[in-house]
Amino acid sequence: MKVVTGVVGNDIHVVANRLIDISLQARGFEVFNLGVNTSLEEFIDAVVETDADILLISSLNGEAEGWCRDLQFLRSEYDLREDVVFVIGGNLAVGEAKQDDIIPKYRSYGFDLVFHQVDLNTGLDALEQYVKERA
Ligand code: B12
Repeated sequence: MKVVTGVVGNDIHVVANRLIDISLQARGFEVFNLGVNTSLEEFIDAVVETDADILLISSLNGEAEGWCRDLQFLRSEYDLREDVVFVIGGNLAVGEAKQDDIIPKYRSYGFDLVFHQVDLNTGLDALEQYVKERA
């Protein structure tokens, strides 16, 4: 399966991005890594161009919300496949925030899977399970 990944917005934290790339490849995914400082439009463009199955966005500086709340709008604007899985993870708020507040908010923006301060392998296990159950 093809995955587009990268770090959204004005975020330059690159370490997790490298780990995500390596971990996805080790799990057999074909990875298109756009790196840090990537806008939502650039992500969606890459999903269309590569015909990706999954968009996995990472955010560490807590500012993802401002960059990602237009996902539903962009999904309707672009010629995207209906079955693309949208995933976001990392630190999804500035400072302290509860999972119970964060997860519904990002799901309302159009994300299928939301991982706030969740270990990478736990998140990728959940992603593989989700993809398997949908098949
Ligand atoms: C190194 C670092 C920096 C370096 C980055 C260097 C680089 N090029 O990468 C520098 C010094 C440049 C930096 C700058 C800033 N930083 Co900084 N930084 C860190 C630090 C110390 C470590 C980050 C790191 O690399 N960790 C190692 C990786 C492997 O772990 P990780 O990033 O946590 O990722 C794990 C999980 O989050 C998860 N994960 C990540 N993405 C995803 C996605 C999915 C789908 C899943 C399932 C899991 C997942 O997987 C990873 C492995 O388990 C953290 C504090 C900390 N101890 O975490 C702060 C931290 C991330 N930084 C922070 C901040 C605020 C900033 C600045 C805004 C500071 C400032 N005022 O200038 C700037 C941001 C600039 C910008 N435009 O983005 C905050 C974010 C706070 C928040 N979200 O509420 C943190 C948490 C520090 C803090 N406690 O306040 N930073």
